[in-house]
Amino acid sequence: MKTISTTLKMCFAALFLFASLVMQAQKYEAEDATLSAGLVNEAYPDGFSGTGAVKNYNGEGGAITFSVTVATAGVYSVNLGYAAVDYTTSERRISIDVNGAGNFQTKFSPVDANYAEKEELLTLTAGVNTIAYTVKAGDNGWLRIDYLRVGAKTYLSKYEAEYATLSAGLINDAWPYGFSGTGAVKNFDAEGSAITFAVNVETAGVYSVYLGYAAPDWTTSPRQLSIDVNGTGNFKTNFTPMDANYAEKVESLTLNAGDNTIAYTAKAGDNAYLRIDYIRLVLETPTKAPSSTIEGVKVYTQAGQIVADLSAVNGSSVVSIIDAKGAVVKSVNNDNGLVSISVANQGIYLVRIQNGAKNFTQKVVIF
Ligand SMILES: [Ca+2]
Ligand SMILES: [Ca+2]
Repeated sequence: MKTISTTLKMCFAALFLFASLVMQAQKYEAEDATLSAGLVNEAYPDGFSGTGAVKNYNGEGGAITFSVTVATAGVYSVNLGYAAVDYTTSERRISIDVNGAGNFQTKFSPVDANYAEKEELLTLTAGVNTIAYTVKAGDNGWLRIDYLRVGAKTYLSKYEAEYATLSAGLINDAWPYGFSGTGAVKNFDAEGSAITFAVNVETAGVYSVYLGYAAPDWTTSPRQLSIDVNGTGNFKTNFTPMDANYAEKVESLTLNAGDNTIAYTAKAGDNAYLRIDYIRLVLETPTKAPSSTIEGVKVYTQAGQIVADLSAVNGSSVVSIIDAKGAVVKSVNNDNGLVSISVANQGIYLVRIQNGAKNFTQKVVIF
């Protein structure tokens, strides 16, 4: 008995340790990351996490590459812990690549010698990802990098067109003024031009999808383009002529929980001479969970017993009897046959049958 108790304690201790490791795994020390030549860890300035912060991060090509692991794909809040003790008087700049692509510059406002965090929203894939902070041409680095903290998965409600997948010839342009993000996508006129947004939503349902656009290149006739959601749909949306200012066009689009694509394409018959700025999503009607009644099941009472006839049901089912207080009083496994269950007392019972992802419930009265 003592041996079993000791073993159980060891199991719990191991489980606790595992849980702790999983939670701690969301913080990655820069000193444990892959460092380019010349970068070294130093226990300075005070207040660092782990054993220090990485210095000499100034010459072009200096790179700190973190390997981070997330369970599910999506957009994550990623915070870089840093200090600017060596250089506190002007803006610092570093470029970020996720899994070898991206190459966007992030800016650090001058800070004093204390540590601070800079947050980015980065799209990660399920499993191992690399996040590289590199001093590239036009950057100046010169920061001490302490750690990378991967926070919660977030669901964006706005996606900039300039970060979407663009067909050949489409480019981002910081014009006309008033754009969101870093600009709006232009040259969206030739047949086949397409902007495809990869969007990730937590809840399946009908969304109002607002397309931010401007028509400074052509304001005198109706514009039209085609929309496909997850590769299907192919419906047309029209834009009335407008002036050079930005406006929004809203559509009701049905999205799945998780990953979706929303593609705006200039197809035959369209005339999409527009500048596309962004889309933003507002959930209007969540999709209700589909009814999952098990076909062919019969439940009745006979001679004071509860009977479930599962002879027309495929696969293994679990029949549970639940009393008026919500307690499961009996639970029986069955591979498609007749189940008779007796209960100790008269009263009202709920019969719940689970068969894979489907379930069935029925109320019965035992007299
Ligand atoms: Ca550190
Ligand atoms: Ca934009």
